[in-house]
Amino acid sequence: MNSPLRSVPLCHVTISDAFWSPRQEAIRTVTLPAEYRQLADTGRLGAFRLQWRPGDPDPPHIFWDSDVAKWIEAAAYSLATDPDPALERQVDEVVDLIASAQQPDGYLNVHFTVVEPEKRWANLRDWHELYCAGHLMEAAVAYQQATGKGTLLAALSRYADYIASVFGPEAGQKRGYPGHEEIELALVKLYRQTGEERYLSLARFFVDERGRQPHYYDQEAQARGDDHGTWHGRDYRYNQSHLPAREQETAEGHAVRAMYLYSGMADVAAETGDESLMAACRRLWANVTERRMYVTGGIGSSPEGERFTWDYHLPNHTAYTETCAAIGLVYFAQRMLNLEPKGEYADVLERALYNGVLSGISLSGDRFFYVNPLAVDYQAHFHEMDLFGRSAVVPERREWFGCACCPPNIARLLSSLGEYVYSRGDDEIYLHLYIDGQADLDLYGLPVGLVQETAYPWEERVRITVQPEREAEFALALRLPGWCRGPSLAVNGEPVAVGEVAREGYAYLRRVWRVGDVIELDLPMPVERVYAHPEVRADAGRVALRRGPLVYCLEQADNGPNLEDMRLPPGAGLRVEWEPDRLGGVMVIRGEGRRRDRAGWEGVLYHTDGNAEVPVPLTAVPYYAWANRGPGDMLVWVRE
Ligand code: FUB
Ligand code: ZN
Repeated sequence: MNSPLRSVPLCHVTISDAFWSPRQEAIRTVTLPAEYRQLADTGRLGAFRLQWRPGDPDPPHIFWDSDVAKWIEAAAYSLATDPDPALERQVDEVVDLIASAQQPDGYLNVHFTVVEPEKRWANLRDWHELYCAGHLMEAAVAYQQATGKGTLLAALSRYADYIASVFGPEAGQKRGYPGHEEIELALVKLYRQTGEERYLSLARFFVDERGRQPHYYDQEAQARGDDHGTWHGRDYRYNQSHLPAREQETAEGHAVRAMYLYSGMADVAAETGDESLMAACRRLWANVTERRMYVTGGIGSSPEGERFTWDYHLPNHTAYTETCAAIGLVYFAQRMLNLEPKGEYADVLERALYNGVLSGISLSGDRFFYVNPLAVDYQAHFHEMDLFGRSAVVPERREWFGCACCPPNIARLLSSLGEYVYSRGDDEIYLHLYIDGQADLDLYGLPVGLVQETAYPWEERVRITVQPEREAEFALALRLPGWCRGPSLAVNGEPVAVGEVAREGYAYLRRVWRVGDVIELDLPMPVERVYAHPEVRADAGRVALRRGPLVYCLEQADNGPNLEDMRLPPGAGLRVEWEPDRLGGVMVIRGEGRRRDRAGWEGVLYHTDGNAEVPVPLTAVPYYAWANRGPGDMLVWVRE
């Protein structure tokens, strides 16, 4: 395995992009304050005072800690790029509150300190202590990097040391591992931040122990006097412990857990050079992205267990596709990309980011989706509510959720977007995402500035100005998006034959770079019709529209209700129009669709001559922007 690439730290990347900057601004000015209020109002923050007593209402939930941790992490990323003394003071206070909840032995978890202290570490399968610890570790690293303040890092290092004393291969230690993965990748971050090898060893231990026989969760269940009952059909695929990590072939179980595990595996592989772990990551990657991923980059087809199901099972109306799962796929993709720079990883990263992740937050920044379906029959949801009182998966954005994992997760991803744009190798710089802004990199001691000017994802052109401190030879590797059929390139006005410099989805421009050299990359973005694999039953006879990285959908607001009745005939012309006042400014796709003629249907339910159609205008908008104009029907896969 070649030495892995490194992402460029957030503080070296400036984003000044017409598409992303308003979204990051909304995270800073709307999302973070709104989430803070929710954390305060729901008791999540106050819980760290440890004042809850038996008999009090609203016992702190087993993973409330993680919601607060993710908010700190998001706020820290925001502070790293946009200093804000008031926000920093607020974060400092939360950090002090968390640190004050740490127990003398280093333990740090609200629920198992005040609600069920006798149950500490008694049910790793379900109870999320290691998951919460992982999120707190990620927050601690981000806070230290953004502010230089070490309070939380010191607390979490002490907690990690305590965890390392409880778990491990030695006599008297528990050979357990988390039911909800997360701590693995967090320990690698802690290791990278502190240089302490023992955190990497613990991450590796958790990866290695998973799924071994005798099964730890059987043993701990027996110790609790619990025979698993009907827990997920006693199915260890749910938490990816059905097999040792290196033997897993397919992506199973709870999708967020799976993504966090695979990310942690990739991190451990990156640090240890473990080829067998890397091979497992490649296999799992292939299974997810070739058979179990929606066109939006959403993953996890089933609400039952929030999980993966089987190959090509990608139903649209009932798609679960949790926002956190798409975010997890971005994490996994970024790690794979740094392990082996291949365009396929960046393509999936971009697909998820611009579609299945971004759909999880409203344009205003204060409403969220937990579930991101690809088709909505709003009338059915409305009637189900009325008749059956079902309210679990109503396709409307919410300010918050009882299980609030998604809102702070999307905040931390979008506020750290700068980390996904570039990577640095020994003497190459990779450009993975095209986002207007600037980067200041350090290439084996050589400061190199890069300025990206682009109106991506709406416009096709990217202009990159190279500013090495002095002229020097190195390679710039520019991603050639998999969705783009005919990219073209020029350096200082001289065309470059893309075929001659392209390798695995990147164009490698190796030369002596001088200050002010300019690269122009053109990425033609015609509207394209996309078809799903024939085994995807839900999409048979249907087409999705894509332009550049964006997947489109039809919405009731533009096309009226009952979109299943709409058809986009093969060959129907499609054009794009920039609409600055629609949905914050979007390129819409317009064309002529067909609907069945309503004439002759009065008083008739079935008709032998019922197929007559009439032309109707069809308008598609980017999927990420749906459900910002009130409730209604939505459809990605349109009958062709
Ligand atoms: O269990 C913690 C988080 O809550 C998971 O990651 C989400 O899927 C939700 O179940
Ligand atoms: Zn979530």
